[in-house]
Amino acid sequence: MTTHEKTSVSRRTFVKGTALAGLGAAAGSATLFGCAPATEGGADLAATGDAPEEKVVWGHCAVNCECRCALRFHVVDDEVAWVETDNTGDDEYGNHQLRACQRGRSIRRWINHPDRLTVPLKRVGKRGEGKFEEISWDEAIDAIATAYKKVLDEYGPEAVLVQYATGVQDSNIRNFVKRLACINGGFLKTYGSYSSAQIGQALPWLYGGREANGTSDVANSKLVVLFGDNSCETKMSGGGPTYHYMMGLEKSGAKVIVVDPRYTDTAAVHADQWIPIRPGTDAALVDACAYVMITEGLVDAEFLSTYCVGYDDATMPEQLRGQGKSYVDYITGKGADQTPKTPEWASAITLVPAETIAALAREIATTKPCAIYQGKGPQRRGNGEQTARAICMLAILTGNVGINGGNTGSDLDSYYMPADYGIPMPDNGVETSIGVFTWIDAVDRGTAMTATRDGVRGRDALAVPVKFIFNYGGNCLTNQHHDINRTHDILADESKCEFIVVWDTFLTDSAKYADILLPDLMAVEQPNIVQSEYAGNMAYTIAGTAITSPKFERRTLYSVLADIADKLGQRDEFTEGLDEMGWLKRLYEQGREGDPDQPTFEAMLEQGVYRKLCPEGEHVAFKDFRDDPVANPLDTPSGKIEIYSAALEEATADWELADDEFISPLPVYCPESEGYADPLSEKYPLQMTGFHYKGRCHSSYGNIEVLKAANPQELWMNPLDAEERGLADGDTVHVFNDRGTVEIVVKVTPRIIPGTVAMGQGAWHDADMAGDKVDKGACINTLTAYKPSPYAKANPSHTNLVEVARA
Ligand SMILES: Nc1nc2c(c(=O)[nH]1)N[C@H]1C(S)=C(S)[C@@H](COP(=O)(O)OP(=O)(O)OC[C@H]3O[C@@H](n4cnc5c(=O)[nH]c(N)nc54)[C@H](O)[C@@H]3O)O[C@H]1N2
Ligand SMILES: Nc1nc2c(c(=O)[nH]1)N[C@H]1C(S)=C(S)[C@@H](COP(=O)(O)OP(=O)(O)OC[C@H]3O[C@@H](n4cnc5c(=O)[nH]c(N)nc54)[C@H](O)[C@@H]3O)O[C@H]1N2
Ligand code: SF4
Ligand SMILES: [Mo]
Repeated sequence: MTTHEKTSVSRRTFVKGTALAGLGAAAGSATLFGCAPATEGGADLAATGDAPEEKVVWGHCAVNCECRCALRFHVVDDEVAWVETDNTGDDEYGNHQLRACQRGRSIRRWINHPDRLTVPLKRVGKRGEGKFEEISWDEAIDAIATAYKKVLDEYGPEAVLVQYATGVQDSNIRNFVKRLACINGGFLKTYGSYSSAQIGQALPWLYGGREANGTSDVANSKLVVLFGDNSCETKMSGGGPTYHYMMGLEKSGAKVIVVDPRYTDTAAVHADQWIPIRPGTDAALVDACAYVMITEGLVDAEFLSTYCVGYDDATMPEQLRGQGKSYVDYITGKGADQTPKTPEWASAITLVPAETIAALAREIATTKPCAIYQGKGPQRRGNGEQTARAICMLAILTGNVGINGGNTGSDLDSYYMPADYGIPMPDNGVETSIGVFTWIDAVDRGTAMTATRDGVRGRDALAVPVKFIFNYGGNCLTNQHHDINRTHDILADESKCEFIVVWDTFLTDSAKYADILLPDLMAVEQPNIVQSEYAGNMAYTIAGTAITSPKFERRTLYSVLADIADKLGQRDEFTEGLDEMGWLKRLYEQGREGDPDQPTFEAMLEQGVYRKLCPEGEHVAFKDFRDDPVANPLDTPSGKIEIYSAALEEATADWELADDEFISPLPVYCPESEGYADPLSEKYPLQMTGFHYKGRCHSSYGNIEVLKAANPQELWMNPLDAEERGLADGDTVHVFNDRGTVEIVVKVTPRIIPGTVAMGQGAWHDADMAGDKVDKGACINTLTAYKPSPYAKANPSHTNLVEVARA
């Protein structure tokens, strides 16, 4: 049998659920996402005076879009009848509603989806084949506990991976996996993330940390420059950056410039000017802006001499002076390469006209305060560490760091709740850590992974390969990881990783690699709590309870882990005698200790949402340092902004890098492996970037038909590139390189720079892995490389070379 079609459970609840979904699908476009009650039967029943009792239960959309939205579930007869979003607060800034986007408003279609997993499954085919048979919970728990114990006994906890997974984001639910692992000695640590590893690892060398002004602070800016920040598509919540940018810009009237290879939704909504740029070359643009500012005397000299190290020879660390190694030396051509980084030099690399570069430099230098922000796109690349630091130079050269209306040049930030709802975590006994993206190497090459080549930390080399994987609420085994065809071969080899357990709500591509696949209850189907992210100066908490009783054989992660702990003789240690609600209450009360303004637990469940304004007004990054750099030094070796990082140079001096991998002590342009000038571009002449798409959150919501219909998966291509290939808008094409082929419809549009194509990441991989492997779902990771970036050892997701031809 394939998947979970056969089930012994009563179909009653299932039929009821799909009937409701069907009604919703038939609704007109005005209510396509909203699922208003009149389209669902609720209002009609009310009119007859025979309405069953309706209760409203709070919950939240738990996916990782870097926002959090409140949802109100209208429940009738233990079924979700319809869903609305936050109705508390008002339109007043600072008390505004946490309104959900099209995805969150579609959540009922996920909850009631006919493909949703209903019973525990055991793999019967090969890994990746997707063949499973139903088993009982007892059998499933026994199989997991036995395999886990075997790996712990044979290899120790370093062989256990708790896979990166963000499907149930920022709620404490998922951390119970780590709690169980820590009780059992720990698990292989990871550093970085798939989101922001390059910027997160690079900025501490510059600033001692990674911080940005809260987005709502653009209310104080005169100019806002966004490098690959597409918040209008990627942070759509009414509580998040889309709203804050909108409100702040309305107040300040600041001019907005967007630098992106694509004319994004953010450019369409906010920008006065779009600067299309060749991907991976922002640092060259910045170098040339610096050239203009330096040679025209436009830099903030006082800021640079007071707050920075390595700007010019006078501010270089003493032992490095007089060697032509400073930033100014490099930019003006007095450094080792003797090349002035003029706008003409940068134009050839970036494809941005030299006049545009010079004008941008002058505008940024003369319009204060200016907020420079980057999204995570420019850093999620082969040279992302260099790009991320370079973009910050525009803020540093112009003294815009640490002031209202300015920014550090980093990505978004905000005020966060002072309350800590974290679950108590026993110590992780494993010291070894790897870059989160390199987990597949830990499966494949294991002990051949080293510190100097592969970024292993805490040991010279990995002691044991990864043999056991817990994957809760994530699709990063394949769909969201890179080079799916290669990953398939590694995971399919059962002599490598011995056991994989997956919890999900669907048979996703990653789930096909599970040895045991478990049907989870969603966050809204159990007690839940979550805090805001990137919420400007208004942080908030959302709490809720189970919207309905559990359907079919679905169970909470917590109860399953408690049973596994029981098999290992650790139930009491794991649960401390608490059930899910008991934990929620305990963690909430723990949070209240940090924030006495919080309502009582009972009041919170009733009101759903709790807001808190930043007491200091706007969050301004490194404000203390700006106000008094001696009393409040940065967390860098010198306590200052390290434009030249001798510490980074020293830390990586013995690293083994390939000829096309660069780590520079200066925050300047370095070409990327598989970038536009790579020799491979002769065979595959198009650069291909990904982007996070509004139709999905990664792969989550990717199978909801109404969302797919409204947001088709398509390949953006400039008319010049289409003409060269004889392609027209709407044609079905193959996008391919040596790693694989995807089939997709082409969208011919001037909204993308020539020479570059782009597709939304997160589409569901759909290929015959025993046959031609052509991916008809058009998952970008069929084409991406497994090539960790030079310093952070992270995913270069947007750096790819491809060719496109009619299918
Ligand atoms: N709807 C939706 N929202 C999401 C997500 C989602 O999947 N869907 N995912 C969430 C998560 S976990 C994350 S990490 C964030 C990511 O959010 P973003 O940081 O916005 O990430 P991306 O969409 O990858 O990249 C942003 C932009 O960078 C551009 N870009 C790519 N390469 C370059 C370059 O070299 N230079 C410049 N200047 N621009 C470049 C892309 O065209 C894109 O428009 O979004 C979050 N929000
Ligand atoms: N090429 C390329 N790859 C990328 C990116 C890119 O830009 N380009 N972006 C990367 C980034 S920034 C990130 S953060 C990652 C994200 O990658 P993932 O963390 O894998 O995110 P999702 O694809 O949303 O997968 C979440 C999974 O959780 C499941 N899920 C949702 N709710 C529940 C629940 O209640 N219970 C359980 N058990 N499961 C649930 C969903 O069905 C889905 O399978 O992807 C990365 N991959
Ligand atoms: S996907 Fe993000 S913005 Fe949309 S409802 Fe969910 S949390 Fe809110
Ligand atoms: Mo992410």
